[in-house]
Amino acid sequence: MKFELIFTFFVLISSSNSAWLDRRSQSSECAYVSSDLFKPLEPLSPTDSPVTRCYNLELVVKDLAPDGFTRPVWSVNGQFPGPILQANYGDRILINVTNKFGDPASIHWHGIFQKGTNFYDGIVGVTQCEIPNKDTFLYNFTLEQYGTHWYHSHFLAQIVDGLQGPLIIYGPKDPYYGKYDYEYVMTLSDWYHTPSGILLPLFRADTYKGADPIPDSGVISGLGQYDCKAAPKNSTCNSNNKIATYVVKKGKKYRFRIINTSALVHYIFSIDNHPLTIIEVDGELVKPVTLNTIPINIAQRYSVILDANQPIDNYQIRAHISICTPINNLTINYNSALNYNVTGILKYDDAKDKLPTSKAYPLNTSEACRDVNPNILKPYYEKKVPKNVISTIKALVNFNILPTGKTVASINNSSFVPDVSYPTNQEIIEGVNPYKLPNYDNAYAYDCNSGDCNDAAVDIYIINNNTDSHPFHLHGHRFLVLYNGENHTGIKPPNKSDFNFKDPVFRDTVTVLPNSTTVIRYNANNPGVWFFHCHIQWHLNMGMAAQMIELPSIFKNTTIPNDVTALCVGDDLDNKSKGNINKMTK
Ligand SMILES: [Cu+2]
Repeated sequence: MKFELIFTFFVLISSSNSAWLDRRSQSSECAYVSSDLFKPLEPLSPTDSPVTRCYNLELVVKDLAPDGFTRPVWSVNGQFPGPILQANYGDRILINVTNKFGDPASIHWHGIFQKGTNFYDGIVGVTQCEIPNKDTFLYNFTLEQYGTHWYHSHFLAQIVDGLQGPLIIYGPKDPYYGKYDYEYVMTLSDWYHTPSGILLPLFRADTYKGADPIPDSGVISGLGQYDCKAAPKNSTCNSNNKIATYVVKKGKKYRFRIINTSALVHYIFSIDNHPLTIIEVDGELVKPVTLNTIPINIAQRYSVILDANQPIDNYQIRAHISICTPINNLTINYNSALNYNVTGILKYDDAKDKLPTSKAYPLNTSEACRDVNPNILKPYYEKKVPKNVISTIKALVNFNILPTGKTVASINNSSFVPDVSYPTNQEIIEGVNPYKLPNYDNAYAYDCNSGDCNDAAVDIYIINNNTDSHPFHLHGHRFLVLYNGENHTGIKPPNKSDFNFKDPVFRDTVTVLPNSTTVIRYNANNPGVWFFHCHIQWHLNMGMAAQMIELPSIFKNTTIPNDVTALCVGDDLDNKSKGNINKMTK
């Protein structure tokens, strides 16, 4: 038995080494990308047939000052946000990640279906083990979708330290090509001055009685301003940091791909004098809808078209912050100098260098902590609603106080705890019964045993039994929002007669309103283990997550590449134990 174990270990190590050599030979052909988000994005040219694109991402800690305050940033290729990755529909994308953080890491590709490649979804404890410091790992998947996506760390709370960036995929059929002249990518993020390695242990301590840690700033495409009077003495801080400035030419039209990459905050976004026409929601094309202000919750994306048809001048870009969870005076950074009105500039070419004096659209505070009304977002292409419901999951979302006094978040009164050294997808493939996983796995398994399995659907009732609103994200899918709780029926089950089966919006992140129920449906056609969680980073760290084990009787026959399983045996033990310190216990 012992020999067998040693032998297995040897085989894994040696196969991982050969995979590593393969990666080395590939990586030399990979592009080391850097991006300036304030330059129009050059769209990729279409190719006759799909191609393989390879990118090198180097994870390095670097001193940066996005809002004027200098701190070590867990950067991608030395920049925050990370570089824009681009590909075309159908392409294979290889991302060669070299981890020089001095910490373990992982990268999740938000919104990517990962059909057949669940093990590259990037979730530590769900689909992979962490990428140890000084290691290289190759993500390798095919893009069966297009639109505006992004990538970010899914390891502890590392996303707040900077590991995030846009992922833009061009589709052959996008009917909006030609309806605009240029495109820009814009990220809206919150920003903390204290690294997550300090915040998270404080936040998860048994004795902590505060709420979600409050950020110090909001930043647009990685730029913002902080009032340095509030900064600790001896810090390096510049109150006159430059702010995000996007230059447009009068008479031209621009597609802005806007991504909320925050850990905590919701934004209401607008650009003075310029109504914005939404054409894409979370990668899904929609019929055009023109709004003056757009509420954008965490992880959501909107593509909008802006017509630069105003007099040549400078106009304020406004991103108004809402914090959708309570704050008390025991909350980490509760007295933050956070400026809730984050600004940037839309500058017409030839406009004088002066601050905008433009007038804001009225701030509609009823949009705070909500989505764009789903009833006005209609899919561009008619979509079939899958009908063969193979599973209906009722997910009660709550906070619970443990006997120790510690607050956890839960789904059906069970707080999710990742097993960072044994990802669930590996368990399933190694024969563990997906229907009998421990409670803390929050696993919901479903197979298709009858009816048309191409039409198989799963309904999730997200029953929010608390006063926060939560942006819920499902991996591996876009879902239909059948019911969004706008009518405030409370947490009672809504009537099916109120569901929208006709033309529901597809998206991958939906806001669940306070004390309300949202119902989503998705096509269960993607065997794998798909994470389902609140995208408020702190709620995720509290355990507000579940795992959807989709079609396990098919998925269990998957072969996981050796370099993925090798992450679980070849790990750096010091770093490993560091990861476990922050692991939640029930
Ligand atoms: Cu939440």
